[in-house]
Amino acid sequence: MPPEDAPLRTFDAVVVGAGFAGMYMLHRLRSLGCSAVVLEAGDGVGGTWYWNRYPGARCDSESYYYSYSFSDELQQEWEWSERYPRQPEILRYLDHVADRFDLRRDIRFGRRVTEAVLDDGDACWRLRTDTGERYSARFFITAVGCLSSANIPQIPGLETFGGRWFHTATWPHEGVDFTGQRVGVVGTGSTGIQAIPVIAQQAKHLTVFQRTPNYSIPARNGPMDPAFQREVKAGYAAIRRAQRESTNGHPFGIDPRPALSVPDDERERIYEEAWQRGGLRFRAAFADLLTSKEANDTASEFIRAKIRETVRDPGTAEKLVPYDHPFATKRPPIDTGYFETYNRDDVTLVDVRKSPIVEITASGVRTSSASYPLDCLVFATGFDALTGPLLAVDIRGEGGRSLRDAWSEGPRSYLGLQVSGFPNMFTITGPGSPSVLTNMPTSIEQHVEWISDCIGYMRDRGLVRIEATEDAERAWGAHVEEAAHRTLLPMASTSWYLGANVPGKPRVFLPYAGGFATYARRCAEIAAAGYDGFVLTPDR
Ligand code: N01
Repeated sequence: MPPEDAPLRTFDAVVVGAGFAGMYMLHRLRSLGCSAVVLEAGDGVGGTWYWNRYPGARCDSESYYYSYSFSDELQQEWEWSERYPRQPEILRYLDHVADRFDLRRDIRFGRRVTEAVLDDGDACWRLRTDTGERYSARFFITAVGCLSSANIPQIPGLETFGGRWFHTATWPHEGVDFTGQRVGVVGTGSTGIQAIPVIAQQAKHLTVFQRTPNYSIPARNGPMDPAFQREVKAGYAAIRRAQRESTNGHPFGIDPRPALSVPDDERERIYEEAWQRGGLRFRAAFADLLTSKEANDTASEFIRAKIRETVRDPGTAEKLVPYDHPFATKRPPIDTGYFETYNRDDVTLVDVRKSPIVEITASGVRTSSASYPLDCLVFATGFDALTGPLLAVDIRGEGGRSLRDAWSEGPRSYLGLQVSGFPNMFTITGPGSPSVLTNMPTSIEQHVEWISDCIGYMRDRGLVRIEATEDAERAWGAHVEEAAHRTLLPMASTSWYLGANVPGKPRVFLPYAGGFATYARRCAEIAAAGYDGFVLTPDR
């Protein structure tokens, strides 16, 4: 059927994406009595956790708080099996949520939204999918994820490669058997660092192509202790409160002391304790690790010493020692046996900053100094973060202006929730919100609740159109920039936080670094002031 002739399906709201964000958005819209549909490209719910099935994929946040807080029944009934949940377990959890709240009947799977165009006369949006369907809704809500647009490097010759190649974010559902294979992995970010030790155990030989060495903290994963799980369940109210009042959406506080305020041996003891406990909490060892270079140097040096201690071959150890950015200015990975993997005889580390990859040939990878024959190549090369998934849809707002055009010099947004010129479009965890600097479910719940409260407010007052003003957007953009520069984060000049990993992408610090609690408070104040910085209009 030609797309123009496809019937127009009309709802109060269309949500794009059925991951953590889209599922909860649907649940909230229903509770408002709105008609809503979720359009999802995959064949199941889960978003990130539907697509990222690479070996070793698991969450770096701990299971008991990387979860929804909106339903006490849900958090009481669900049992996590490990300290850090593996991808299949998170997917099982999200499948359970979909069933428990009967979400599937309003989710249309296997449809990718290709176009969303504002009909300003009606203050509503018209969407098209790659299956030729047409949808119309007053509210267009993106729940497309921050890290869902794979970044596959443009390396000459990839199409000539005789073996199989994969990007970690679009992993085959049936899995990949690396037994007896010579495997190459490009990339040593959080994903590569999770995948490398697992692939090494299976492959005949693993070659890791590393451009930038990374700090990584041991995860110290293990089975969930039943007594701890009981304690968590009894204390969820306080845990969730701590998450909401935190900087990063985690339930632990940051030690209020500056790193240099304690004697050297005491500081070493604190780092050692944090290293032994493992996980992202290492970052919270002192208050100023992300604001003082001198303080950060002490943590960075501690980790460098650990790498040198762990990796037996001194030449390999030196290649693995991070040097070009302070600790945690790129998202710090956590690992299970990552540095230890380089002690294996069947693992080779190649420094592609020193000897860049020149081409991919039929038989493998050629760098400027050697050739590496391979049967399989894995790109753990990350994402076109935050803006990529939104710009993949042809979004056109007032006067037919495209989002791509509006963001040609980098994203502009008010609170990371709305873009001026795109009324009635909400972006869950959009650029300019804390998103990727936090535990994602915490940020997602706050955004979903703010958006659904806003829609409820409009409905109760007969308002049909909401749009961020240009002034509010400009002021917020300046604040996002200033918040980033109050930290060391912009020092990681190759970071995806800055868009630096994608050739040609404007260099703009993408997430809001002012802290989750501060941000949530600001959002609440704006709503309480009648949506300050937005223009709300009644039906004409
Ligand atoms: O991607 P990345 P990721 N040639 O961009 C290298 C989240 N996450 O998928 O640093 C050679 O961090 C690139 O090198 P460089 C988490 O927020 C969460 O690992 O640009 N190398 C880098 O080493 C994380 O931060 C979990 O020099 C190339 C790597 O590829 C985010 O996802 C688990 C290259 C990419 O690292 C992204 O992590 C995993 C090229 N042409 C991930 N291009 C959780 O637990 C890129 N690289 C929830």
